[in-house]
Amino acid sequence: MLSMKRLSQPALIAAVVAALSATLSLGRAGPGTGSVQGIVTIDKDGSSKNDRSQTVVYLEGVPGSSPDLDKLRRSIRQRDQTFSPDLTVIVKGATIDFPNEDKVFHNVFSLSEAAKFDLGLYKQGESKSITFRRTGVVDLYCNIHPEMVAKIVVVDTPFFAVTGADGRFRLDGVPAGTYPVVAWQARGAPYRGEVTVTPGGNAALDIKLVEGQVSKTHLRKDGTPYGRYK
Ligand SMILES: [Cu+2]
Repeated sequence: MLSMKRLSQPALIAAVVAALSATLSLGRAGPGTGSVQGIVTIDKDGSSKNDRSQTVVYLEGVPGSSPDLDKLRRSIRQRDQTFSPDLTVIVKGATIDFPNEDKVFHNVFSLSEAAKFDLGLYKQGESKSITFRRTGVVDLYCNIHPEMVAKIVVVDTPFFAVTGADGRFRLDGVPAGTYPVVAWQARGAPYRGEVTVTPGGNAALDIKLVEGQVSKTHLRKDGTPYGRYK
């Protein structure tokens, strides 16, 4: 890492100004930035779903974005034998805390390529954390309670949005340029397209997804089925 002592004062000021303006440019309109907005529709068995929530829309390869990873830290609680929330988008390099707020023990784990971990058993009031280093989708489970399931989507950009039930999304403060855009859903193939953002512009996207069938069962961390005990 570059030592601050070796920078001359003007260079140091320039570095600080550059860091500040990079931070300020995120999430707000500025010169040379525009917006992306649109709507996701989801087809299931030949008809359009009313609930278009939980679709993750994000851009790839946006230059000059070095997000504040501390501000992007998130938390997934273990509460009432569920993970809350059950979908989290995390920016690569940021951390998720996993506090146990239940009276019972839990054992949070993942066998996914993007992040393999086993937090072990811990009790109410304790928390462990994981920093996510690879992009991809992480299936989160508890080794004791098969009904505890959650997904984590690790993206390499601060320019992401999660749709609500109406399927609408909006990304602001995007530097002008042409970027790949991805819409990820848990129950089917992702959408992949491209969007061109112009300064002060508002690029519109109409994204159509098809929902398929997904298996609802999974195995424990050692590859065996869950027992019948509760
Ligand atoms: Cu559990």
